[in-house]
Amino acid sequence: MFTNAIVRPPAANFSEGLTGANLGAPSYERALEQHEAYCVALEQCGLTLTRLAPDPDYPDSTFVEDTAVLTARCAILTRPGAPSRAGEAKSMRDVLATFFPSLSAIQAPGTLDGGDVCEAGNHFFIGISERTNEAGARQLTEMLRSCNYTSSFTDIRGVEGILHLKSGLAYVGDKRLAVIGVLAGRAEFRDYDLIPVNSDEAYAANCVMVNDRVLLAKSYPKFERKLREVGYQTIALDMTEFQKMDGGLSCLSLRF
Ligand code: CIR
Repeated sequence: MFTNAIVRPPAANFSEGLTGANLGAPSYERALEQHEAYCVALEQCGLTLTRLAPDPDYPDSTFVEDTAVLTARCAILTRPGAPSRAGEAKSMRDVLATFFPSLSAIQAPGTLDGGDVCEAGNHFFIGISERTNEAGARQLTEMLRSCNYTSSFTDIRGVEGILHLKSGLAYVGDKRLAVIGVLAGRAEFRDYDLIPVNSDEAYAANCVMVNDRVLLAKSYPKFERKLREVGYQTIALDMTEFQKMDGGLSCLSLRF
């Protein structure tokens, strides 16, 4: 069960962040509205929110998930792979220190974005991507091993259309993974029940299980129907403005 989440609303210069999405510039007002609805949904799931102030020094800083890996047994500060985002982890350190008595940190030359780390019970899938390198992934493996978690790597370099592993993969409990078609055949997912996400709804794969509900992006009816058929309660949220900046639903919060 999660009890807490850390969130940071977008700053006014949110549209100056990194993106390769080619979906046009986001509206700041709509992004704020969508962020607020996301926060309300987390509260509906029973979480207490720590709402950080918007940080215009880092236009991508609303995507807080990339700055840390939080587990039930240990907390790890990442070292984001995009140079423009490197400073985001530093400012998260003080916030996390108020919740976690001991904090490990990924060190150079390792880089790691939280969006590449998919927790699945006692196992973690770690994406090797344009943001997360092998050194960072190996450091994380060791840190997780020391708190009795296993992990495996999934190389997503060259997989078109996804920035992070979790852009195409989500663990929804009960040994079930929501996964996009191009990743579905990977050996590391063999022992799981897969919920396939149609290619025309690929963005919806980045959903989040929060206690007894699954939060997913709005307007992906086939995927939402599949989740409901398997028995999940869902909350669909408008994510259009974050999608324009390559952001998924999971990356807007750190849950613990
Ligand atoms: C970036 O390129 O870093 C941001 N514009 C989007 C990060 C999204 N993070 C995530 O999916 N975990």
